[in-house]
Amino acid sequence: MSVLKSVTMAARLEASVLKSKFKGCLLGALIGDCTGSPYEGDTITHGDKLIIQRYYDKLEDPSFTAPFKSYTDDTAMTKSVAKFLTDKPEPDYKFLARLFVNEYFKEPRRGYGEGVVEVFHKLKNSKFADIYKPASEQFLGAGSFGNGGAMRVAPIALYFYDNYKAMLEVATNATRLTHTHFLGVHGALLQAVAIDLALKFNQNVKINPERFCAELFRRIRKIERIDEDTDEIDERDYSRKAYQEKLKVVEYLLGKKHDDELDEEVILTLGNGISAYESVPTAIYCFLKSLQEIPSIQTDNIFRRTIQYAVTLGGDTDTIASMAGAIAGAYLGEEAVNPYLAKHCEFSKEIAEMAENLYAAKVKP
Ligand code: F2R
Ligand code: MG
Ligand code: MG
Repeated sequence: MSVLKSVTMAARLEASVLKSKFKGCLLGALIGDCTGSPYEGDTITHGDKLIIQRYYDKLEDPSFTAPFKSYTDDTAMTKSVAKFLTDKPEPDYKFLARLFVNEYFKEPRRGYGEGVVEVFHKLKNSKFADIYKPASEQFLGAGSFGNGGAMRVAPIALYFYDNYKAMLEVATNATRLTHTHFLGVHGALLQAVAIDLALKFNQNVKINPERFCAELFRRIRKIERIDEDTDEIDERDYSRKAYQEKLKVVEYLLGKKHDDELDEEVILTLGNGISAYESVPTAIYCFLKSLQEIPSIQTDNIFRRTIQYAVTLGGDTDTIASMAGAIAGAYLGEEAVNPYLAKHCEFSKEIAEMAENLYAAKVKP
């Protein structure tokens, strides 16, 4: 079945299925963040992969008791984005900027990126006079290309599931409060588009990874061709094809046989870093690869496999696992989420409620 046909079918998803997918998506973002953060910044060896297998086995074991895994900036900011959508009838970006800043000053030790911390101080000190100015001054005016916009975009993809144009517009404006570099913005849009596409697949319909990737390519091509400042297309600017090139690599890697060396190739070519460019395509790859069995990962559950595989790549594990988990959860729904795994994560009950509120705010009975 073609991707477009599947997506059209999705418009007819039952209300209960859609609600389950909203919850699966935000739970995926949370579980990826909480369970991935202990490994953030690590290089993962073959032995570490065995330890990570046992780590997830334990987290899914009903008899395993341990303090919950804390969430980090990824979830702190996702919470604010969800509130921004549910608490006001129209997008109010000053309200969102205030939510980000309040959340940061309430709990600054959630592992925020250095750049965004500077933006939050400037926003507060300027009393939110011009909400887009601090971010535009970052990195000598280039703006941040970190993955902070992408890691928090899930609620926007869900809320605007029925309005693609609004989804892209709101995701852009919400990202630009902290990230104005086009790689940061386009990375957030690619993540939103991936969630949107996954959400619209019936969870009982098998996704063809190559076709999914081709549809993402078609959509990001349109996005990358538009220059936000001039609205003109500059075909000569190679960097404006950055995500198209990455998706070609995703497709190439999906065709390769799995072993530890392939993981090395994934890290070298797609990346596992803190920039959107080196993490969003990687998260998409983790999801698409996990649709099939991975010999080094023992689980039948695609949702868990996606998150576990993302963590075994090392680097920006909380964020890559969070983004990959959000895509997997949007496809599979809440039913795919092991309740014990969820219970081991701080804020799991609350994030599920937030997803329900988001659904209720959007889909009126
Ligand atoms: N910050 C972290 N992890 C670092 C370690 C945390 C530590 N364990 C702790 O507990 O404190 N993780 C979180 O940050 C990432 C999201 O970052 P975000 O929101 O994009 O922040 P920022 O500061 O805008 O960008 C991140 C860094 O990327 C580099 N960078 C960005 N744009 C740049 C540009 N135009 N030129 C040069 N460098 C640029 C800078 O080093 C930024 O600080 C997530 O991983 C989240 O989990
Ligand atoms: Mg984090
Ligand atoms: Mg991170």
